[in-house]
Amino acid sequence: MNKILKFCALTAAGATVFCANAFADSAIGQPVQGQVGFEPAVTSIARDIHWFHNIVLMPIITVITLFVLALLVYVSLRFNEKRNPVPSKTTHHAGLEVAWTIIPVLLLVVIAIPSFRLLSEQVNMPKADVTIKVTGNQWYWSYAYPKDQGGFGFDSMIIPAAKIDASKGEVNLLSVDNMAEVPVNKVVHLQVTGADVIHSFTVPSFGVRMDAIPGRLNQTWFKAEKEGVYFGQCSNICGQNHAYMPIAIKVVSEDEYKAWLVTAKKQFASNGQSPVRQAMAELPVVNQ
Ligand SMILES: [Cu+2]
Repeated sequence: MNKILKFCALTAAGATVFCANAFADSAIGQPVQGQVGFEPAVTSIARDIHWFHNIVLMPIITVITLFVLALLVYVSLRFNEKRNPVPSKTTHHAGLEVAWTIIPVLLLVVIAIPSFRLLSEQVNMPKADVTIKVTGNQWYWSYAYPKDQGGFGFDSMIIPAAKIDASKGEVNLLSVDNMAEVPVNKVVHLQVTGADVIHSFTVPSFGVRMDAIPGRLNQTWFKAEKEGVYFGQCSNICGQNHAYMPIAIKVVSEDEYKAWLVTAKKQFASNGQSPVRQAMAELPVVNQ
């Protein structure tokens, strides 16, 4: 009895910690220790992805798994050699075969409808307020803002572990030296490409993931509804420092964004070209 009580207490404590972690406001836009599930959604697409996963896929997967488990348990108990010494010679059952073909087809249709709706939301982009070009490089990201936003570009590199300053909100393995900034509640189009190999631009809270392929310009979009810093990572294994090319996007108010454009234009001015300021030797080593 004591053991059961202890187990219940531990489970309750675990659940409390989990909930506190999952809903801690300071953790928006980044993963937290012990987290299960997604980072909080701040775009309509991310919310729909979460709905699709939590309400459609998870229940279906759970029911199928429990059903198959129950069948296996039943078969091994009911039809083992002891209880069923003379097995039936039945090899076909028309009704059963029709059922195990039709039911999965219906399940796939149920999954396909919200899946295609989600896909069309991602592909049919609303009119852009801001367009940014994002280029994946081994192993950092470059951002270019077009002329109507000031016409400048910059590289965004990981801050090495030794230089992380937690008091400034910097997060080891996720923070970068130059964050891209975007205005809140505005449609941001991203044009994504790769300079060398295939990378993938992914920000979980935005529900954004787009492959960055050399020689090809992919497009995606998001409209962040809450100010804050949102982290992501390259999600396509792209070489030795794949794990060390994080993404950090700062969502700010319209006024802050305009002010940032002015300072960023000065800071990153270099004849419209993205400044080459980092030598390969400065990249963090893999085993930090
Ligand atoms: Cu990469």
